[in-house]
Amino acid sequence: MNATISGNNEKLTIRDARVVVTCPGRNFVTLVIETNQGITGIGDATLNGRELAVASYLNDHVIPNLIGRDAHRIEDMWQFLYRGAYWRRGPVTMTAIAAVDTALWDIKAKAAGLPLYQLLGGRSREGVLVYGHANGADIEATVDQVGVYREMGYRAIRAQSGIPGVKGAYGVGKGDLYYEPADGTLPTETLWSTTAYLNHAPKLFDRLRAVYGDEIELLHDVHHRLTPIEAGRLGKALEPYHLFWMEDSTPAENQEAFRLIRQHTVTPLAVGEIFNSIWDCRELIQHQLIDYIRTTVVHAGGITHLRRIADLASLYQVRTGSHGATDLSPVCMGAALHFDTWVPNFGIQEYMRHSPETDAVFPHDYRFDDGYLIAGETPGHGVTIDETLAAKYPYTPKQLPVARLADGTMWNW
Ligand code: CS2
Ligand code: MG
Repeated sequence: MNATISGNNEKLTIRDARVVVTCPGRNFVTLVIETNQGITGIGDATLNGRELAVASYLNDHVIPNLIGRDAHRIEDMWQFLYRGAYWRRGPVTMTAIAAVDTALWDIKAKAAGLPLYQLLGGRSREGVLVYGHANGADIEATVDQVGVYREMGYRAIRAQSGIPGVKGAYGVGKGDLYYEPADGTLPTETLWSTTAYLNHAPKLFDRLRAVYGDEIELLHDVHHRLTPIEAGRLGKALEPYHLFWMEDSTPAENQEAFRLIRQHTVTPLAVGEIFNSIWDCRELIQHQLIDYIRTTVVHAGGITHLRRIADLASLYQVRTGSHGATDLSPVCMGAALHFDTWVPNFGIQEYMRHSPETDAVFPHDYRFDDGYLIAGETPGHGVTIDETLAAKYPYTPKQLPVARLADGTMWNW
């Protein structure tokens, strides 16, 4: 698949493009772009639980526009796909644009014979600090899992545990090193109780600090479950345990809501994994209402747009903390690592490992070393796809769960 590295300025025209949908343990959508010089680039286009919507957007509406275009003109292509769509933003559109953008940066770096981070401005650090997910059915099981991650060399660990009175608590029980929430052809209905959670979460971190001390960085994902004042209360209750961050503590459509949380706690706030553009976080950043922005290469319009978000964030000392769950493919992780290796206001990168089947379909040159991920030196973003192997894993419809309250009210999963 990989062609010769040319390093010449001969016109680089897009000759072919195709969408590969595969399910090596979980569903992934990948865009493959081929050029007249035989240089190929790939981009992740996976939107968990809505995969085929992006595949169709690419196949039916984007690919016809790519053929014959100059692969070097990444910015013009971005503007063409964003403005030209007329219907701007949104998870499907911005994930499709991200796939094209990532593939074109992969191609440009290969054409230059350089690893992608070099095109972005070179290394700002030797390694990318990552965090992993420790979870357990109860507090003690989570404490044990944190120990497992420490043994593996992780310096930062997200902790999620089962909650008495909550059925299907987020982040628990779907594998130790991987976590795949999309488990049913139709959404699994989970039962949520904010009261049970608010009484439970501080106990988890009290126990973790008692066992592991103050050195280890601990993170927690509230996963959009609280109202702003409840998030203020939780943030305050967690202050003694000095978390690295409290994530997605309340739905962020109303960015102003974070002002109320800020008024009540100094626990650092992270948000943004479901954001698709700079407009979703402009107020949050400009008004210093968050500390970490979690937008990603795959869902926020690719490297081209993520750079804009990071540059805005840097003006306000907000650092990056990109989403990196198992449902973001190794292609996204590869591109994210090159971004993280360059971005001046880097904070941390989420790193949920992929299954061996997934890693086999997506060979990659990044490696884990003592709590850091190290981007490789291969020209491009360092990740490829084995299309023959991918074809062995047909798409399997899976949807994300939903959450309801005890009285049946639909809540935020
Ligand atoms: C989560 C994800 O990793 C995280 O921070 O919020 O596990 C998220 O639930 C999934 O990516 C949704 O597909
Ligand atoms: Mg999250």
